Amino acid sequence: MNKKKVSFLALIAMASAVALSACGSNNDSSEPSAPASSAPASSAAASESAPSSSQAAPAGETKEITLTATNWQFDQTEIKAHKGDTIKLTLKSDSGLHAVTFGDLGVEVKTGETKEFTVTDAGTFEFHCSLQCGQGHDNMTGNLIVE
Ligand SMILES: [Cu+2]
Repeated sequence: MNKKKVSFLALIAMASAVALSACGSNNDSSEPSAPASSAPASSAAASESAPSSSQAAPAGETKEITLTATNWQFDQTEIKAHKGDTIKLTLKSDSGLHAVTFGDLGVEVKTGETKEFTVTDAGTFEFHCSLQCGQGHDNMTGNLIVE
């Protein structure tokens, strides 16, 4: 009788210990895993929506660029833009008389002028001086890089 009661109590103690530890381990595993599984889901959703909204944004972006020519170079030989950007380009000249043409885009800007054009295609578009300005004329080139 005594022995049975002891083993019965031991069973209860073991069962409750298992139940407690099971409950404890459930809590341990479910508490960190619940925020962990929901956090990446929400951050993934946030990072998924971020690029799509930034892809739509460049459509309205206007880049104001002042290109300054001298004999015989432009102060910028690399202009970067994103697809859909509008380039508002002003050409100044510190020496000599120059103009700049983006041949493939059909755009020419003379000294003192400002012209706006939208770049709709990605690619590298060469620009160069379009006025015969002297011996260094052929060196006056650069690239508009649209990404
Ligand atoms: Cu020139």
